[in-house]
Amino acid sequence: MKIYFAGSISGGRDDVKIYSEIINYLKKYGEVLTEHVGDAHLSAEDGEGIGDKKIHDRDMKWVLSSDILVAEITKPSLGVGYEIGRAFENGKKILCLYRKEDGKMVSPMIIGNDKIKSFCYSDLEEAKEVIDGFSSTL
Ligand code: 6IA
Repeated sequence: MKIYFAGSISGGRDDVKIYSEIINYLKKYGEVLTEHVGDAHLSAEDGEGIGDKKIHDRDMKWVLSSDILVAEITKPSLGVGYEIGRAFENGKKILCLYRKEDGKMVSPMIIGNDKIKSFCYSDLEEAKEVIDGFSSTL
């Protein structure tokens, strides 16, 4: 199974450690195409030499070739929202994971879509359980 993991890059890298842990767990279920999203040394500036078009086109190719998209959406990110929308319109199964943070909201445009599975989790163990549950429905 090909898995596209989406997490904030330009939107901020505060949650990169969590992305990395989720990616490691997802490997139990298949090939994660976007392991770099969990790389603590990767920052948005790293893309400057590559070019925005190249990044967009390569990532979209991966979204379209994936079987499922898993997104950690606690940290708001335009790119992650775009990827979720494109995956959704192309019929991909989508799992969104988020944590409750004081004074912050998760967009209803994602968690309000009842065809997208969205779950609030409090720690990695709970996130793993959600992933196991989601995988058993595939
Ligand atoms: O708007 P954001 O940058 O936060 O969007 C994050 C999402 O867009 C992630 O899920 C990625 O799949 C994708 N994305 C954004 N920037 C990059 C990127 N930058 N490389 C790959 N995917 C990206 C350059 C990094 C460099 C090592 C080539």
